Amino acid sequence: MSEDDPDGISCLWMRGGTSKGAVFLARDLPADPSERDDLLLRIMGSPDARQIDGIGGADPLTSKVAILSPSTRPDAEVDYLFLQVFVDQALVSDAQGCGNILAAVGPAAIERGLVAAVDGVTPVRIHMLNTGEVSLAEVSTPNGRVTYRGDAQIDGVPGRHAAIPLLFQNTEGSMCGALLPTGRVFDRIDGMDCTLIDNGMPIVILRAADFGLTGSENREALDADSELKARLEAVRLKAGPLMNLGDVVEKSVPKMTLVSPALNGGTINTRSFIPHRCHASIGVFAAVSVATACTLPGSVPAELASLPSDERFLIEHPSGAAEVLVHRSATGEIQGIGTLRTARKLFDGKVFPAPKRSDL
Ligand code: NQM
Repeated sequence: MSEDDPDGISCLWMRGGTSKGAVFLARDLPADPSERDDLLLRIMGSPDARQIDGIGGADPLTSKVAILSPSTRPDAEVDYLFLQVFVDQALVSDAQGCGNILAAVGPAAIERGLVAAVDGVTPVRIHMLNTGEVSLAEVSTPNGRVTYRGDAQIDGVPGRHAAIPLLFQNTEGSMCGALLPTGRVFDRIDGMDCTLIDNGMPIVILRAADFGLTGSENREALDADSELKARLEAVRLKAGPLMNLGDVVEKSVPKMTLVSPALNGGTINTRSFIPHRCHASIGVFAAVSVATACTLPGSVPAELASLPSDERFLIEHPSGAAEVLVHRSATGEIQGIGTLRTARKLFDGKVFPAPKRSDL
């Protein structure tokens, strides 16, 4: 087994939206996926519920990795591979993308010289390797340098920061091959009504009320409800193969989303499980998938949603609401999706992985 570089590995530690993760250049990591994943586990400090010997934050939302490289496609500047590093299991999964960490990719690509910034706003087209689509991020770059300072506010993040608008197209069926992988807007699993959908993120949508919940419970209360979590996991394991995802025991998809009527004037209220912990807010593509499902008559969320009169869907979550702009044709087909995130460079330096367990 080769030794780790004693001088450490170049790493940017970034907040993207409401998540945090380590950003690497592909050339600084092993090309072999199993060697790479072993290294990332040791960098993040997994498996360990506290990730005490690594830089992970002991939460799936802060145990994320983005790997960047020059794009292999002519219609993009940067390739972005997202990896979810499990906290308490020795698992690293590429079976999902991440729209929150995506917000950090544009600035990071400029910081690392993969994209040249212009004076003003630099558009960065990002090829999302997990799902194959290209998204567009607009990064604030006055005088040709990234700035993280600005006036934009997103729920779940204190303060105001530079806005990073994100635009998506053709995200339907990103991992499942079809927007509605079962061909239906409505399914029943273990006696529970659900909608199985993938518009950038495979999710299973269920009514909170069917689990005896109001939908306004906080993250901690839901995380402590082991019976609820066991029921959700039983549905998830059955939904995986129906969504063309195969056996999902060791995968972080599909996510499980409980919905209820909006509480604060939004479109719908959510509690999202990712999949074994309740999200502090909601994932970007998970919110896009919920918004999309709200537009489909007969789906579980459609009957609970208050659809906006314009394009602005407000997906309520435990720390506020996520705004998703859904651009539809006159016949109701979704033509493009937009959302607004912020990001911040938190630390730029070298990271030192824990020793290989076989070396201990
Ligand atoms: O759905 C968490 C996050 C995410 C994913 C998760 C995300 C998305 O909030 O696009 O952003 O679902 O594991 O970082």
